[in-house]
Formats: sequence, structure tokens, C-alpha cells
Amino acid sequence: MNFDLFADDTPKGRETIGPSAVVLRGFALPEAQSCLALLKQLQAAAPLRHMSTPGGYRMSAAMTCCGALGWITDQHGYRYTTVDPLTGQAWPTMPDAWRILAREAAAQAGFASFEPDACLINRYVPGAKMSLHQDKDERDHRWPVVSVSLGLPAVFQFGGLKRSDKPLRVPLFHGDVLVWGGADRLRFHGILPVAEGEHPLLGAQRINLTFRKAG
Ligand code: MD6
Ligand code: FE
Repeated sequence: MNFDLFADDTPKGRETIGPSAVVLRGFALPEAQSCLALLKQLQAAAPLRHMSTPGGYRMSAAMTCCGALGWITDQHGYRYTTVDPLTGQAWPTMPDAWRILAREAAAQAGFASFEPDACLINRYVPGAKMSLHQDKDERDHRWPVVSVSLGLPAVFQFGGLKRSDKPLRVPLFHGDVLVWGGADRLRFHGILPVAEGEHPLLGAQRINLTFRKAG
């Protein structure tokens, strides 16, 4: 672990964290301001909400989606839907700028022609976390997942193919983009509780956008 990663001036460049997993440091920084404006619009159409796991636990991260498909969890399980159950409307359209950002990040990581049809938006306030899980509700696991971090930093746990495998800890900062697929696609992963803090653009929150080709 390189403790300089926790310094204020966030690292740049690319860090390989698995055979097919890479952190593109600061890749989304040029888009960060416009991302926030888009986020406001999307939230007005599809509000952030705390979903419950099939086992009945309320997730501490608030979630919404955009794109043709949105991911939900409730007492019936985890799945993708075309309609937001909260509004009864289709999920908002994925902004072109986001689709292009995700495609370019995937290409940088060696996944050409990535066309996401789903974007999950997670908001973490200090103390919120994401327990270890696999992303496996997508139809074709040959496509990668592209994850954009905005706002407060967080520690990403990157485990193995078994839940019991000891996870790596990867700090993620505002503007970082994580791409993974291939042999890493089904690795368990999660987010440790977000620490208190104030981000100059986002205040006391971390936003994560994850792009997938789900259908
Ligand atoms: C998060 N991310 O960063 C949660 N999943 O807030 C994820 O669960 C995730 O970042 C698959 C691929 C990348 C991710
Ligand atoms: Fe995930």
C-alpha cells in the first residue's frame, strides 16, 4: 500500500489492480462539473432512494439509475427493470456525455466498443458503505463494469472470486475511474464506510456511477 495515495493531491495515471482491472486516476476530472449538473436533473426525474436487500436490509447508500435498464433490489430479489418502481416511468435517458466517458474509459482499459445500457448512481454520506458483493445480474459478463467516483474519497475493497478471499484496499478519489472485466469481472468487492469530510464540489458525500451493459 502506498500511503501517498491518501495525500490531498490525488495520484494521476493508471494503476493496475488485477489482470483486467485498472484505476484511471483523474480520468473523469474534466467532466466532473458537468456530471454534477446532469446528476441534479436525473435526480429530479428519478429520486435517490434507499432500497432494501431481498433479506430485508436497508442499503446505506441511496441509489437511482439512468439508461434503458436500471438495477433494483427489493423483497423479490436483484434485477434490472425498464421502469423505475418509484415513479412508474422509464428510467431517465443516460446522458450522452456519460455514455461516451464510460466508452472511452473502457477503451483505455482494453475493452473496445463498450456501449452501456445501464448506469447505477450511488450516493454515500459519511458512514454509508457497500458490503462485499459480486456484480452478476448482467446478461453477458464479457463486458466490463466502469465505475466513476466523485466527491469524498472512499476505500474500495477488491476481493477474490470467493467471499472469504482477503480483499485489497484501493483508495478511490474524486474523478477516478475504475474499469474491470475479464478474469476480474466476478470478484467480490465493496466500499468501506465513508469517512467524515467536506468535498469542495460535493460537500459531505461521495457519488459513484457504475456503467454496465446489462441487457
Ligand atoms: C462504489 N461500486 O464504488 C460501488 N461494482 O460505490 C461497485 O459496486 C462496483 O465500483 C462493480 C464495478 C465497479 C464498482
Ligand atoms: Fe458492484
